[in-house]
Amino acid sequence: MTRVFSGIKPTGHLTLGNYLGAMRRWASVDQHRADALFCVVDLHALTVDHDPARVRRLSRQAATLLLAAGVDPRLCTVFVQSQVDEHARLSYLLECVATDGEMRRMVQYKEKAARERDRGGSVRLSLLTYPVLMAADILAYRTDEVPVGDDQTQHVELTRDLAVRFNQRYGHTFTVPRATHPEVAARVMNLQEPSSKMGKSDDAAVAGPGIVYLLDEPDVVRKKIMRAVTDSGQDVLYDREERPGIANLLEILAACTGADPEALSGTYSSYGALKKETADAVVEVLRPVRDRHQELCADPSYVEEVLRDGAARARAMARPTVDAAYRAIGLLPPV
Ligand code: AQP
Repeated sequence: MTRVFSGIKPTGHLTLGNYLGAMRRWASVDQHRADALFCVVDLHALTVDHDPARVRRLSRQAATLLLAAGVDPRLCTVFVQSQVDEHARLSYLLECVATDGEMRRMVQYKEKAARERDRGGSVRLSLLTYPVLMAADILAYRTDEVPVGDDQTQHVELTRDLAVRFNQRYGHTFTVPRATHPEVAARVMNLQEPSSKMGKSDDAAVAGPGIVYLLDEPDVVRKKIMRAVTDSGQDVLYDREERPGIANLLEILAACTGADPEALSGTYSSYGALKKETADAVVEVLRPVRDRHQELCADPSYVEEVLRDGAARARAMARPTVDAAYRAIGLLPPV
């Protein structure tokens, strides 16, 4: 059976981008057709300046929202990365096959490091090595497919390179995975800045009005979408280059309704009508997630139990592969 692995970072409140680009497909498709693991990758949240209590809170919230979005622990494995030691164990071995040049070429590293420096901060070494830990997350489970938004393509490519290199040098140990992307909404853009991805770790005070959070109240969602930046044109055309704001709204609406963004563009005579329908569609798509989240919050022990069970299952799956990698690279067997 195909093995699928994907993760979500507790670096902020989860967004419509996370939902349409990743979580929704995990719940509606991947968990039904594959042996799937979905992980709250909390170690990745420590790569930039962080508040420990907030990371803990956001990790629980992300796990709860995964379940609220329909990820079902009876069909797949849901767990938190730091509760399975194999990720960190394998990451070190992969650091021994990766090069620093490869790490410095990662676009996300360049962008985030520049952001940290602009804020007058220093860049954590873990920000540079983060893609290696992500490779360990994936390779520890002999993953075949990694369903992600297209912002993660470069990191999955690196994972493939590391797997191939390790296998060639030390003997076949890892499955070489591939990234898969949704047909629409592979990259939901910020509503106020449609040239940038809607990212949950963006500074909420600056970027917040352009980000729809999964737990936003319906009237907040409507307000954000009605105020989305467009351009001075009139015609609703699907053109990512020339009309990124309108294209973003069309893609969001298409993802929510199952329509095609190009076909939708012909059906609106004004930007206002498009925004109103998009707002209605987003509110409807998020309603069941918000409702289920509220129910789950009333029973936190259920989520704890899911995570405990998920970690035990994940550990049992990862350990043989990580032990094999230890042996292959020249370390003594575990005692
Ligand atoms: N805007 C988006 N559109 C489509 N897919 C998206 N994803 C994230 N944003 C969008 C996908 O959601 C999954 C989990 O994302 P993540 O937690 O790894 O990253 P993030 O939400 O983008 O969080 P940050 O902290 O803001 O990340 P950076 O700044 O590192 O990108 C992934 O499958 C992702 O593709």
